Formats: sequence, structure tokens, C-alpha cells
Amino acid sequence: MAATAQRMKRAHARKCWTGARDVSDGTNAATSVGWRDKVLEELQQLEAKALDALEGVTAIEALEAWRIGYLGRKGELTVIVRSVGGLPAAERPAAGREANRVKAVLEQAYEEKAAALSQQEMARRLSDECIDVTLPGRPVEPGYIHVSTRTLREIYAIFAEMGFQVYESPEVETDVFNFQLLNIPLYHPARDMWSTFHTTREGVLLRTHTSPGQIRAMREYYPEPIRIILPGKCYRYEQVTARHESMFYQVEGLAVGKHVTMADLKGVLTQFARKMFGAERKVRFRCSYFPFTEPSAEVDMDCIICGGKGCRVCKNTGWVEILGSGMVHPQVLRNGGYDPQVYSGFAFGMGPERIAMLKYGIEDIRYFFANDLRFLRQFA
Ligand code: 2NL
Repeated sequence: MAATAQRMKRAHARKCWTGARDVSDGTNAATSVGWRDKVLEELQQLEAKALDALEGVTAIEALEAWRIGYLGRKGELTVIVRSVGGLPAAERPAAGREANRVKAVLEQAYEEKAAALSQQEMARRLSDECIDVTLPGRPVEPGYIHVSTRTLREIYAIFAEMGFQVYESPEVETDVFNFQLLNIPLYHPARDMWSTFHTTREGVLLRTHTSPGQIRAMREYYPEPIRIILPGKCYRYEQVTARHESMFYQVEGLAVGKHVTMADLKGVLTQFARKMFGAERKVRFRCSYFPFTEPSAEVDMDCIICGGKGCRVCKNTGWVEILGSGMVHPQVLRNGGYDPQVYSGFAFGMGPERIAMLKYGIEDIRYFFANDLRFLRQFA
């Protein structure tokens, strides 16, 4: 079977080669030499033509087209090589040798051209895509500490010197911790001091001040004495104006111990004002009211803008309010676990944005969270 197929294939090749029809018996030697010469001539012409065409090839794609055109399965050389099989047996070896030689020459030329082109391509990419790694990098613009964060850090540092450590607590709170344990019962008119964001879950809200964290701290540290400051974001359902935001920071402080007095409160807060705003600051304590302190006091300092003479910032009073304070209410101490017969404490609260506004002369609290870089960059 294999032999028959071979014969049929050869017969087909003979038919395909023009002029081969007459020599199917392969007896006419003189004529067959003519055909062989014709094949040899065709091979040599093809060799010259192919090498000539290869000269003009300058791109990888054109080289591939060249390869397919001459050496591919249906390429010109392949067609001639196949036709060699149609020659009389005696003529095949010489034609075959020549065909192989031409094939080897073209393949060799192809390889050389491919190598040259890929080298050219490499040289082009090396020069076109070259990166000068010795160039200095583009500078990365440094970020900035937000003015609120910066002010908070200054506050931490001042109180750290007086032995206060930072305590943090959740922003989502319960009505019990945010109000009731701070001596602000349900339905009590003192609630009107805070407009509150309530959640859809009964009794859960966004803290209106950091005070609920003070209760948590007392319950955690009892019966140890306490000296903490409690910074964090607070939320109030406010009409937003130049002086009020619905989100703002608060820093509260709490000191609890066996002999803590109002003199301690006055000493600590006077020291704070002088460290923050200048050693020459004068402070005054003015009676006030908070449900969680008794007595309560507002702390004012002489106006840093006009030095107490009177200006727009101090509304011509010569004084500006910087924080609220008081002695911890006995009921609040009790709610934190401390017996008010044995322990006493003072507490205070301030808005760091307000502190920063006074310190840097910022006129509108809305700048703090408007994310305008022209504002924020000034505190780099
Ligand atoms: C203000 C006033 C204040 C407190 C906060 C406090 C907390 C506990 C007990 C007693 Cl647990 N007091 N906090 C006391 C007085 C004033 O804040 O104007 N803040 C911006």
C-alpha cells in the first residue's frame, strides 16, 4: 500500500511539471538532460532572484514574507524541489544536489539576514527606548500634617509634660454613656445644649463630645488616680457657620485622685494657655454651667491679637474664651466608679480648631475640612 501511494504521488508530481508528460517512460536520455539543465537553470535563476530580493529586505515582516515566498510549503524553491522527483531517475541526483545546494544557500542567507535585522532592531530599541538611570528623580511633593492634627499634637505635648496620657474611645456611642452617666437624664432640659445625630438603632448616636470616653476611662482605671486627655471627633446637628461645624475635634482632660482641687485645675490650665499661646498670657476663670461639673468655669485669656486693648477677635472685650472646665460632679465620679467622699477630680474640654483659629488667625472653621490645599499648605 505504501509503495502504491508513493507511485501515485510521483505520478502527480510529474503531471504538475510542465514538459514532464512526454517522459513518463524516462527513456529518452538526450531529452531528459535538456529537462535537467532546465531545472538547474531555473534553480540558479531562482537563487539569484531570491538573494537579490533578500538584499532589499529591511524589516522582520518583509523577511518573513520572503521566507514564505521562497522556502515556505508553497514557496518557489519548494515547488522546483518537488518537481525534481518528476525527472528521469538518472537525472534526479544532479538536480537534487543542486536543489539542496540552493536551498542551503537561501536558508543560510535567511539566517544571516534574520540575525542582522534583529541586531538592528535591538540597536534601534537601545537608542530609542533608552532610559538614563543617572538622571536625578522627579521630586515627590511631601504631604502635610493637617492643621488640626498639628494642633492636637501640640496639645498632647503640653499635657504630656504635666503627666497626662492620651486615651481614645469610640465615636459611635450610646445615650447612656453620652448623656445619662454624665448627669444628663432623658428629657432633662440640659439636653438642649447638644443637637444630636441619632442612628436608626434606639439609644445609639454619634458622640456629641468626648466625655463618654472619660466615663469609660474611669471605669477602666478605678481605683487608680487618673490623668488623661481624650482627643477625637465629635458630631453635632448644627447649622454650619464660620464658628460651627457639624464635625469637629474635641480634647477633653480629666484628673481624678484623692486630693485634687480647683487649684490644680487652675494651675494646669494656666500652664496650658502659656505653653500654647506665650508665657506672658493672662488667664481668668469665669463662672459657668455644665451638667457634669460643679462648680464649672469658662477659661478666658487676654487677646493675643490686640494684647487686651480690644479688637474684632475679642469683640472689644480684651478676652477670648479658650476652654470650659470644672470640678467633676459627684454623681459623675460615682458613675465612673469613684466614691466622691474619697476622690475628687477636675475636667476640661476644648475645641482644637478653635485653638488653632486663635493661634493662626483663621477666620472661618469651615476651612478645616474643606480640603482646599491653598489653606492646608500654609501649615506645612
Ligand atoms: C467645652 C467644655 C467641658 C468637661 C468638658 C467632663 C467630663 C467628665 C466629667 C466632667 Cl467625664 N467633665 N468634661 C468638663 C467641663 C467642660 O467642655 O466647652 N468644651 C469644648
